[in-house]
Amino acid sequence: MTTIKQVLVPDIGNFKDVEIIEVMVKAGDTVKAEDALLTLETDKATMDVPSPFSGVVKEMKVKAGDKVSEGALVALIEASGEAAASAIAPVAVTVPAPATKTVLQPQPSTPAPATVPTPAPPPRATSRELPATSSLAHASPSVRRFARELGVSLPQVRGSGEKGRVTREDVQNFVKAALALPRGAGGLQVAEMPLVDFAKYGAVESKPLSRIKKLSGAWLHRNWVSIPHITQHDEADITEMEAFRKQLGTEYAAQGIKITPLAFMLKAVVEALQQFPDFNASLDASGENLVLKKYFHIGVAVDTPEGLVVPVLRDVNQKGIVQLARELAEISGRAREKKITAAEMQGGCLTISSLGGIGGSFFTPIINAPEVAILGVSRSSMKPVWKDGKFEPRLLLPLSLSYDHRVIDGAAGVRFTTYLAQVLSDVRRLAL
Ligand code: CAO
Repeated sequence: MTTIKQVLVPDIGNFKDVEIIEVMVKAGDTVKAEDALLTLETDKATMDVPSPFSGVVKEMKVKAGDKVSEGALVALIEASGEAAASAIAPVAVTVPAPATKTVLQPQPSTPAPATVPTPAPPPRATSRELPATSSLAHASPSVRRFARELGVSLPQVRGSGEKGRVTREDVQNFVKAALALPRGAGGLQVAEMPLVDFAKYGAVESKPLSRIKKLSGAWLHRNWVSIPHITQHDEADITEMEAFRKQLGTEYAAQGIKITPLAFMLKAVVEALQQFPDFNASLDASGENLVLKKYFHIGVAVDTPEGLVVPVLRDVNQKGIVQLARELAEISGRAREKKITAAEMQGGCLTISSLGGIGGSFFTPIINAPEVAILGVSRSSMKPVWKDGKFEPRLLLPLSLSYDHRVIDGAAGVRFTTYLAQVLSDVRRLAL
């Protein structure tokens, strides 16, 4: 005899009118006891409602967005096996077939099948608390379990669900994308981050990450874990360059053009790329060949209120310092006004990340793949330099070049920064 059983919302504490955020099964699906049927979310927690028994789903009585309380009918299941060990037998009651509109597959020679209202087993232990403060991945227990089974670290998965919730499909897409990465770029498995309710320790508030931060965060993370980075630090003596820059600055100030050290850096970097072509390259999809670029487009990291964006200045080799200064001001201004197009952020050969206007000395910039190197520039400062038997005050510019060690050896890395420092210390070379 088949028995159509009702699945009711089990005891979910004192919560009432709890929103269903996900329905995992539909009529016709075969479920095993303990399989998640749906996910509920309160303002404190998400919890799955598991099936109390194995069988075939005859009808789902609820949909995502509905609100339910304990005892609400959520599904009719044609039970085929034993109830789940954890089904709440004591409160399960067998009742005669109710006069509902439910089609219950009557069998002529046997008594009419009954629908048995059965509260689902207790909702699965809250996968994580959801204090208003949390910025951790937001997903139902079943999705967490699914991710765990596949070895996916949920904080890395971008949630497409409501309020950024990570869905089962997001996890699947994440795995597909990881498999599609060039050989050697994926496969990293790391332990899941500890889940901490910070509110337990004091007052906190939640601030959502901007869209740009979410996007760039995923790329930065990918690049950091998939590219073996080395960072070479060096200092360039820009005493003469600075004198020249100030002179130019005075001349062009009337035209509203501000010439910062970055315009010189752009030119100097291209000079170094021409000298060391392997830095102006990307690995191809097989990871076995270098694609050498014959053009010189340089990305510049721009700090905007929404996060970091990297517009690309084209054909820097064909432009003079004044034109570059003008373009730099124009493109960084537009970046801050969110007026940069996706196309303007593509096609870079190497990126410069200049923190010189802010401060600091050396840092470790993360390579902007598929580029193979990124130059970090910090604030110049006067330092005593030993020269011709005495100390001389010189203006030194800290350089931090991160490069992809699969492509560039340490010796080449330091040759690049040494050459770059030479060019910057004698900007007449830029005219050569
Ligand atoms: N040493 C000393 N002073 C410097 C300097 C340096 N290396 N670089 C710039 N300055 C000075 C400039 O000359 C300017 O001085 P004045 O105000 O007296 O004229 C001042 O600092 C401010 O410069 P700026 O930052 O406005 O201009 P910029 O051309 O140097 O930089 C831009 C433009 C868009 C790159 C910068 O504004 C920016 O957003 N930087 C942050 C990039 C970032 O966040 N990188 C981190 C990425 S994580 O890897």
